[in-house]
Amino acid sequence: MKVLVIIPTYNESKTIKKIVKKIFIIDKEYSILVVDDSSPDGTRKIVEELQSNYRNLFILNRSKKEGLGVAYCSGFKWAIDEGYNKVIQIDADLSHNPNDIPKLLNESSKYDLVIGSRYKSGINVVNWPLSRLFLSYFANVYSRLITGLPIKDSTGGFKCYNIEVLKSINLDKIKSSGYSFQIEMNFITWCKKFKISEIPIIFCDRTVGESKMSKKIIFEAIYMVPFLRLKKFFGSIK
Ligand SMILES: Nc1nc2c(ncn2[C@@H]2O[C@H](COP(=O)(O)OP(=O)(O)OP(=O)(O)O)[C@@H](O)[C@H]2O)c(=O)[nH]1
Ligand SMILES: [Mg+2]
Repeated sequence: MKVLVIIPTYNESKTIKKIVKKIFIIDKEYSILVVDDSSPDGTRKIVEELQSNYRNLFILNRSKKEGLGVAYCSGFKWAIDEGYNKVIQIDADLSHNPNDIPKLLNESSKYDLVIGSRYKSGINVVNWPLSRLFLSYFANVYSRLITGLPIKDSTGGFKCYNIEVLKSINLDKIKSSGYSFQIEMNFITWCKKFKISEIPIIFCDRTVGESKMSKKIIFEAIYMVPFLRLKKFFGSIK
C-alpha cells in the first residue's frame, strides 16, 4: 500500500523541517509531497536541502499563490499519476499531530474518506482565540444545516482519502480556494455515496508563522455552501 502525505505550504519555513522529520519518524516508507506556491520565505530551499536525506520527499513547485484548493488538486493529480493508494492531507504549521496519521490510515481500511475531526467528541481545539473558534464552529453548523452533509468538522484539513475517491472527482471543476475547498470535497464525496468517517483529533493553533485566514476566504465559504446545495439540486455534482 503506497501512502502519500501532502503538505501545502505558503511561507512555512519555520515548521516545514520539523513536520517532515516527524512524519518520517512514524514510517519511513511513507512519501511526502510538499506543494509550495513559491513561498517568498525560502520554504522550497529547506525542502530541497532535506531531499538529500529523504528519498521519499518530493516537492511540487507552483509559480504563484492560488489558494489551498488549486494547490491540493495539483497534489491529488500527482498522487494519481504516481500510483498511490492513500492520500493524507496535513497542514504544515503543526496544528495537526502527525502521530495521528496511523489512526487515519487504520480507519481508512473501512472508509473511503476519513476526517480528523475537532468536533467529533466535544470541542478539541487548543490555543484558538474564542472569536476564531466561534467562526470555525458556526461555519460547520452552517454548512451542515444548508447542505445536509452529516459531518461535524467539514472545514478541517487533516484527512485521508482512498485514491478511488480522488480518481472519481473532476479535480479541474473544483471551485473553492480557501477553507470551503474542504467542504466542497467532502460534499462531492458524500454525494457520490462514498463512505465517510470522522475520528477525534486535537487541533493546536500554530505557535509560529502566520495565519492565512482572510475575509475573502470567509466570504467564499458563505456563498459556496448554498452554491453546492443548488448544484446537488440541479444534479450537476460530477
Ligand atoms: N500551496 C499553498 N498552501 C497554502 C495556501 N494557503 C494556505 N496554505 C497552506 O495550507 C495549510 C493550511 O493553511 P490555512 O489553515 O489556510 O492557514 P493557516 O495559516 O494555517 O491558518 P490558521 O487556520 O489560522 O492556522 C498551511 O500549511 C498553509 O501553509 C496557498 O495558497 N497555497
Ligand atoms: Mg493552520
